[in-house]
Amino acid sequence: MRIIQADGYDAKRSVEAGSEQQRQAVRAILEEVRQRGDEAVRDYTERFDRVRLEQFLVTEEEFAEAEDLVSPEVKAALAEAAENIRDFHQRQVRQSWFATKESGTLLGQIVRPLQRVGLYVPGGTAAYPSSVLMNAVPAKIAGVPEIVITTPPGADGKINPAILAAARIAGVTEIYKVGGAQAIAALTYGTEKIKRVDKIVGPGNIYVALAKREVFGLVSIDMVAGPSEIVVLADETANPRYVAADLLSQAEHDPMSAAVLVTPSQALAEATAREIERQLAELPRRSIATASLENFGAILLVKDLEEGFAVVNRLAPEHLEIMVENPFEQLGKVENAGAIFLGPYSSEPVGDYFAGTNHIIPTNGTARFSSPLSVDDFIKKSSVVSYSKQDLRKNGHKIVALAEQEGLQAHGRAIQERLNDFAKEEEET
Ligand code: HSO
Ligand code: ZN
Repeated sequence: MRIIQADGYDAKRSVEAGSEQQRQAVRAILEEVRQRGDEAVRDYTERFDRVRLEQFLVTEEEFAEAEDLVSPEVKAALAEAAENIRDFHQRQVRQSWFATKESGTLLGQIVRPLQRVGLYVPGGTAAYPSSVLMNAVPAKIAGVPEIVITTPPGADGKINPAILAAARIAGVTEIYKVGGAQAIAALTYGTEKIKRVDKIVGPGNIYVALAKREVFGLVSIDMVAGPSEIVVLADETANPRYVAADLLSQAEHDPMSAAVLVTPSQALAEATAREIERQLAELPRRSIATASLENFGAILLVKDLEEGFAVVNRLAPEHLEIMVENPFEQLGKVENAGAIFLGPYSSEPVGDYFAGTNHIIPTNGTARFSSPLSVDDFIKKSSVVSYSKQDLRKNGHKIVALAEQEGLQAHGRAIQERLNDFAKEEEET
């Protein structure tokens, strides 16, 4: 991996915008499904997934069959991971609140779960059971009563059994074998068999991403998270074997993933570069990891940790590992990072799978202004106003003045009607 000065690195990866042709194709699919419902979904599934399905909904028998295909070890690990994710996300729950004033006015905020949420799960090698947990568990904790999954079937009409096992563990039982833009269309508009949802979450290929962008507004969508990123900030005390292994753990995701080491130590930089070469040779996914390292991998030399944090904050990485002498002392210097991993044993896969934090995290520098997926993504709030007579008597004329300034007579009159009554009552007493 190249070792360069920090200011020579440009992290900007083009956000997948798709071609005009792809956008047209997606629009056509959305429109067809909107008009023809399940028949259109059936036709597209036959065309893109090479299987004609009479029924999209996964049956109880299929669940049971899948269950037998997943090892007890994996099922147990998924169940324990789900428990950890629950514990972590339970702390994010917001309470409704009401505040009363002496004047008798009451203001408040009611927090409610979304009613129905659709979770898109990609097919093929990008079908991650861990991501099913990361999406479904926070939705459950938020109290969403209806959570559905859509995922493309294989040509045999089946779904990856580990996906079904994870869904079961997360308590999701409504699963449709539908993928691509046609799934996004069905979730948005609803069909005879698939009821429309309030929000669509989860990653997908370019067609899914474009479809989500297209329907945004009719339905809520989550962030459009890009390929995984890791930045390791380490000093000479770090173990280069660990640093290299952690960088490779994310480089293997995608040729567009980014793995970067930031260090003031020339010795660590060189040792890590050597380790990467050695470990890379043994990886089954080395061609993906190699491409990723060539595209966006780098070891950035800085003059001290101070400059290191400036670089980190500029990159605003999805994942940041801090492997320095006293990582806790440095934590306050991080301004922009989606998830922060401290010390030699907080390897990123700990968070990807098990610790309980969410692994759906803003990428591409968007940690500057956004946050990992959380319970907040599955709730909505309503404001509550119960204004007292005393307050309206006292403040009514101010509201009238503001309404008149905006040229909105009817607004002013709505208040004035009450104020007139108050005046009359006072005359009578
Ligand atoms: N590191 C990925 C999540 C993931 N890793 C799923 C393994 N499976 C994005 O944060
Ligand atoms: Zn990962």
